[in-house]
Amino acid sequence: MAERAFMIKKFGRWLSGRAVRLRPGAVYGLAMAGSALLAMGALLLQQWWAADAELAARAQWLARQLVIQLAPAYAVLPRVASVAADAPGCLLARAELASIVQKTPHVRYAVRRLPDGLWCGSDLARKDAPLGEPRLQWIPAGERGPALLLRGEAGNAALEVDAGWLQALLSQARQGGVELQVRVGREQFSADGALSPAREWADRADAPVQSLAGGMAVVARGDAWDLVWRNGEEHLGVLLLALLVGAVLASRLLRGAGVRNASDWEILEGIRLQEFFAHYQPVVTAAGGECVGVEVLARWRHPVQGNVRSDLFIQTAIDAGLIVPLTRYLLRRVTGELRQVVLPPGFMVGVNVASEHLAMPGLVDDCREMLEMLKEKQAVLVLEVSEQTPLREGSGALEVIRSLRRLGVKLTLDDFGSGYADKAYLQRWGFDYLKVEKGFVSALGLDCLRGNVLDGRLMSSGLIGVQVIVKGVETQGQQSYLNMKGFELLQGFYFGKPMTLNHFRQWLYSGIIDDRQHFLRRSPAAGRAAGKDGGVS
Ligand code: G
Ligand code: G
Ligand code: MN
Repeated sequence: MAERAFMIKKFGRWLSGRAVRLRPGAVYGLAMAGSALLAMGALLLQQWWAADAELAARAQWLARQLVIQLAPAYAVLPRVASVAADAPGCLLARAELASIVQKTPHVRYAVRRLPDGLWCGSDLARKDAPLGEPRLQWIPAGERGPALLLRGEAGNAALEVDAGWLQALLSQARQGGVELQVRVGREQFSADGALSPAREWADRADAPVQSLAGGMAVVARGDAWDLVWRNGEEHLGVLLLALLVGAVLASRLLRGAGVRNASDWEILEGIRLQEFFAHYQPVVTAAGGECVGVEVLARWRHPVQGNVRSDLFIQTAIDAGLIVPLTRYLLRRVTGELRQVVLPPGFMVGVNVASEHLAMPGLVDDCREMLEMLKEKQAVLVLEVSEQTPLREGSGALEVIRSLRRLGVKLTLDDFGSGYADKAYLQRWGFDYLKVEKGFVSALGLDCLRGNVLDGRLMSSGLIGVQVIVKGVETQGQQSYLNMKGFELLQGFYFGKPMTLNHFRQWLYSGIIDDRQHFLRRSPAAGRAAGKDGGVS
């Protein structure tokens, strides 16, 4: 028993493992097949409905035929009942009855009961008088063939109506998987001329024959599926078209969900399965190496591929339109993580956001939780937007920035120098910080044109009240040089690589991380400052 439970559990784990690991191709395939099946199902249902409607329509058609064909016989019935009696020979009466039979379609025998109880028939050769009740009755196929018996109100007149024509009509309707029967009382008459007890069929369509006395109805039984199949053959083209439309629709839907290819799908799954996490890289003062902030950098630990390079998946996420959910997820995760850390007052938490995200009013709500958490710690949220994807006029970003600013959010222009941002651009959007791209620092020693140009632009940025952060600082020489040049905030491997929260916390509180030690050993100025900022931890 326990063993079986264990097996079931094991199977469940195996199955859920499979489901999680399903390749995007399989998901595509399943989605396609699913929508194709759905389309086919819908079509079949529609066809089945159509088949059902056709059954009813055929039954109604036959009911109308019955009314038309039987109308003369019904009309003549009162005349039969009032044929003058000339007993005992009833010669005259017979002649009149015979004439009625002759003139009325389908009628083959007429009988009249005389007032004295005797009866008179239209056919001298017949010795039967089918009088009495009920008003309408089947006569089984004898030597004369099947017939319908119509009786007058007082039971003193009867007409025998040949049912050959009805049999022909029923045979005609029989094709195409449809079978009709005509029900009178407890008996049903079918195309082969046989009578069967009524209700033997589970009636599909039941069309009462109106305007005839006696309660006659047409019952239709059809194999609707047989009809569907017949129609299906005719509509095979339509079916294929529906499949095609279903497939196109499925791929559209998948695109709508932001899934365009395998890696897009994996990013969505990565968010769902919480495979993304944050690394924190310190931002320090140039003068003392004091940590005044961090930049949050997204990392992805893929279950199969291991750590994915962020410059790859960030671009994929941006292209797939998934950067917003990814950033939203990171904001939530980082909020939870930083909540546990004591931060120095005025500490800046830099988060990279895509420019499209800045144009979405929802960004304000996305930041709210983190803002509340940082407010308690007197820390500041700084959003970094890359210069490579410039903010566009009229995109609504200005309104969003304005609302964020009211909540105390600061703005950094990231990768400055890689695009064409100028003073006007900086002022229009009201950036608080400029983060200089790594190339600027690597070009420092070379005294190349690029370094100089950037130098000039950076100097003027000081004039408009924008603070500069230089990133990519890897050596003590670079640090000294930048400090001498008047740059105040630095970021780079020399101070600290992007690291997990635990490492960052240790780095911040006790400086026991290698990079920090290295930094303290190599820079006496920083060492002094670090002594000073001991109060930070
Ligand atoms: O630290 P790393 O080499 O992984 O960073 C590569 C680039 O990816 C950086 O330029 C950084 O701006 C960008 N980046 C890292 N995390 C995020 C993120 O969460 N959102 C956005 N939009 N960009 C990010
Ligand atoms: O969003 P931003 O481009 O500012 O992200 C910083 C990026 O630069 C990250 O990819 C980070 O790993 C990288 N980085 C940080 N410090 C250094 C450094 O000193 N040298 C180099 N080459 N890359 C760095
Ligand atoms: Mn950045």
